[in-house]
Amino acid sequence: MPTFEEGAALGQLLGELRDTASALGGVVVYLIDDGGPAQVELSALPASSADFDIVLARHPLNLGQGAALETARQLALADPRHDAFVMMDSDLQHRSQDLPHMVQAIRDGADVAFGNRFGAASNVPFGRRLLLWGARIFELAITRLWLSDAHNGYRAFSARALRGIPITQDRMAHATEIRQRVARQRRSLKIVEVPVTVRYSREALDKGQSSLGAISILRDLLFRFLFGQR
Ligand SMILES: Nc1nc2c(ncn2[C@@H]2O[C@H](COP(=O)(O)OP(=O)(O)O)[C@@H](O)[C@H]2O)c(=O)[nH]1
Ligand SMILES: [Mg+2]
Repeated sequence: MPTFEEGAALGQLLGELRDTASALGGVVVYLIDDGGPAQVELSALPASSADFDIVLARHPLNLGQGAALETARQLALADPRHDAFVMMDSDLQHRSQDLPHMVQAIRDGADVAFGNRFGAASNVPFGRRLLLWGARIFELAITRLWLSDAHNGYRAFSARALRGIPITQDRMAHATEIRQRVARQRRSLKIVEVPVTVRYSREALDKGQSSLGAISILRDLLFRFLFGQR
């Protein structure tokens, strides 16, 4: 779980995850705080219990959401107890109530489960809906993988799948990179979509990415296409 200056939303979400943990057979949250001025303090987070733990890691500088997910990926894969790995946002846009469905998809045999905000009652604003539709077509063109939702940060993986998906796009282009890597391995991975409700509150829209962020994503993808290793 990447986090950057989330404050009360983060505390609420972690409390909800602690309440869900025993039904899931145990949860470890790998929380990656990313060089924001207001650091997350471990003492302010919900306490550990027999089936709930938080591992807090800090990047000394702001490296971006993709870099935070890569740190979490490496930390989580080092623990052999885990059978399902979930990426989710820490600003309450993703709901803890959807977590059991994401985990169950993996326990039922999927290798990769992509959240689909259009399969449930998400209040996606019109402009964002339009942008996501464009992103969906763009991503179909470059990955040949048709999904209902582009750039949904709620995703789950089996250990086998996650090992084969290193994240090298540090900022927001990681969402496309993950899809590209999954698409390249589609013959050996079982891929499903899971309906999730994404909440658009005033705060989440004000603090979250603007639509202009799409330009930075395209720039990072183009740069990688022209100069990077694939
Ligand atoms: N670690 C880290 N997390 C970030 C960064 N930027 C955003 N996040 C987190 O990633 C999640 C999604 O970011 P957000 O800006 O809300 O994106 P949006 O929901 O697509 O508008 C939230 O939980 C943020 O706290 C960052 O630079 N580093
Ligand atoms: Mg957000």
